[in-house]
Amino acid sequence: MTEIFKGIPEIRYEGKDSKEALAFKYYDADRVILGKKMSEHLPFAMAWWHNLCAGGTDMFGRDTADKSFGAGEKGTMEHAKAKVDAGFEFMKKLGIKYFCFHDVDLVPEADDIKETNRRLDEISDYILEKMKGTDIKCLWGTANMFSNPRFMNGAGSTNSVDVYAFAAAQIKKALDLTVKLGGRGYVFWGGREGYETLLNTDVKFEQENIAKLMHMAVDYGRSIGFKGDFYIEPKPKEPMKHQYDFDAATAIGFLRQYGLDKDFKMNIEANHATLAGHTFQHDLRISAINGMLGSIDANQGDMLLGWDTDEFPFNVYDATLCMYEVLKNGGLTGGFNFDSKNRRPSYTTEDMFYAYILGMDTFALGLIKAAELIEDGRIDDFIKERYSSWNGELGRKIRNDATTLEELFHYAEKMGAPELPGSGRQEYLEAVMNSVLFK
Ligand code: XUL
Ligand code: CO
Repeated sequence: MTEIFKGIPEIRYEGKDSKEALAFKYYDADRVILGKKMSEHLPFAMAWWHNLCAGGTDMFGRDTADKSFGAGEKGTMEHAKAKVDAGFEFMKKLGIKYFCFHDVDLVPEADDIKETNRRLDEISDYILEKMKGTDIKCLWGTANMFSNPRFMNGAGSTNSVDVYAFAAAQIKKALDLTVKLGGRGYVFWGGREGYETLLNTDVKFEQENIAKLMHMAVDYGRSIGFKGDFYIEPKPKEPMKHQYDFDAATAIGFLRQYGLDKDFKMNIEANHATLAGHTFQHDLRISAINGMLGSIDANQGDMLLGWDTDEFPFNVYDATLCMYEVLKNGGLTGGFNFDSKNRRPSYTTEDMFYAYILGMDTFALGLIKAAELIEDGRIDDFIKERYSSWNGELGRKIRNDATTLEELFHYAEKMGAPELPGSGRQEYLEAVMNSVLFK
């Protein structure tokens, strides 16, 4: 096999004082943090679409990066195989153990679904061959039900029953592929499941149909031995004006309403949470307290831009707060998929590696610092103390559903005005965080 990323060595851990660009400063796979290896805390995944397919095309200009990987013409099976070769060399050089894919990331879509599926069979055989002798596996698979014009009005939420059936066929095949490649999860990102205007939309009908499609996916997945989690990846908007999986709270409510909550969890993407007007930490926490924090799409947005910029994460505060939530959750059933892309002017192959080194180091540092925050104990102690008024008899009665509104009424009458609740101490806690981050 000829080397594709010539001149790029295997990326090793050199420590924070290293000035070597092609080395990890914080990600030390075997270092043990809170009883587990970093590599187990951080099952990183490569996103097939950004890393192997996207060349930087935007609304105003064509590709800047050449992602042909030596395969002459793009959009051929030869190119599809070159992407597999490139992807495996890339993952091996970085020590990444997982990848995530959409069906049409793997092969060019044909006009006839039978031909597309034949290509998918061929490429998945090729990927399986590549996987042999490595410990690289699929983290999750999904079907792209948003790029092709047929999905302009959605897939599960479409007004066309034929498009709905086509979406179902794509999901079936993507589930087959996910199982074939040993995937841990299967994602629904409802990019076009939403609306542009309510003037033409039957929201109830559309949501019911999405739920029916998900139920069919669960039934089929379980029938072919898929034991992993299904995920909803919430996003509030873009491409649609409004997307039904607006944020974690909305998606969890939907899953409960339609009886899908036993099979589904959340795949939380940082930049989607911020588009919904939340912090990344918020959507992680909401998922976690509902027992549904499954997987993460690791990236970051730009405070000044109102769309999904999918930048490689370098914000250590956010990564620390993310890892704080993940540690408190006891880890993930999924992993950390870099749904992130290089900036358009970072178009060289070295840049692909610099980007992953940055992302992996940012999360490694976040993990180290989150563990230190937990070991430091000041935040946990403060929260415990903050709710301590609930430890008495009254609090216990309320928590155990052993009181009534009348009883609280009499209690309040006897008490008179309550004292002010204890200070929230936000500034103190933020200073604690800085003291741990920069010690
Ligand atoms: C789009 C997005 C998708 C999903 C998979 O914003 O995040 O790439 O992760 O369809
Ligand atoms: Co994503």
